[in-house]
Amino acid sequence: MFDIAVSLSPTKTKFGPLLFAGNLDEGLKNAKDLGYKGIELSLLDSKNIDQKWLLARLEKLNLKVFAIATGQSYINDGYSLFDAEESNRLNAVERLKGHIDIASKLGSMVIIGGVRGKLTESADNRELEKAKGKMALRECLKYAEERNVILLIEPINRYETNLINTLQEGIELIEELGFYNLKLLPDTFHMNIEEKSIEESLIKAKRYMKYIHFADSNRRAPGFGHTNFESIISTLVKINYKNAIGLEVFPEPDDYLAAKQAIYYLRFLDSKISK
Ligand code: LER
Ligand code: MN
Repeated sequence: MFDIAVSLSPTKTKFGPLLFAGNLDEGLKNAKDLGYKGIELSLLDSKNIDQKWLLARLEKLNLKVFAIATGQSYINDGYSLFDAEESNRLNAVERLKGHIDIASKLGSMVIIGGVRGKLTESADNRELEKAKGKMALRECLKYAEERNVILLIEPINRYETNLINTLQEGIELIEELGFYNLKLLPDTFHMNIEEKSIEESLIKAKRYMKYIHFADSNRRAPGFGHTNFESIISTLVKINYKNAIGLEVFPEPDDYLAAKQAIYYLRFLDSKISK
């Protein structure tokens, strides 16, 4: 069985697919009770989290933070790595460095998802914006490399960004930048929109994947939509995927029931597949 994590946030946020947002302690307790190995922690600004408290809670509950999610800086404050405005790029880099510092203490990876932002629609400045964004990303990669932290590029569907929608585009960026600590985070919700075949794309991405987000076709917990998770899990087994699965789902019908549905359904599929 894979290690399974659930995405939590200490604060309420406009980003919907998080559970127990605004009540981290309740999220941690429920994650433990339901049998999760750990969590993904979605943070706005690392300065605001009481690290001592967090480390003590994680130790007491024996939970791991597999990854730090960083998109709130873009959604709440408009800071992004590929923003046309220099100040927004600098603020995004500063926030990410704070996340990397916490990640190095927790042994977590840091996600470059929504925080990369998007390019402005006019064709003229695109190449320049791309180059500046890559410079900002390189600065984060170097900072992370010095602290032994892996950054994860997450392909995101076209309705949210015009920068890296498919796994193949993520792989091309990884190859181009050439940092050993830049890896890939596929998300089944985005893949359902962008990939020709979820299974084929996962097979091709095998070498690069260090983490994966699971959400059903409607972004609810697996089993509440029409994505074929039996086939996806079989593919992960086939490619010998050994890393964690992070549940990033809407709190529907509520936080607890979504968390419960997700892990129970994945366990059921796993036992079916291993028979
Ligand atoms: C974050 O993990 C994600 O999937 C994106 O939708 C964020 O914009
Ligand atoms: Mn995701």
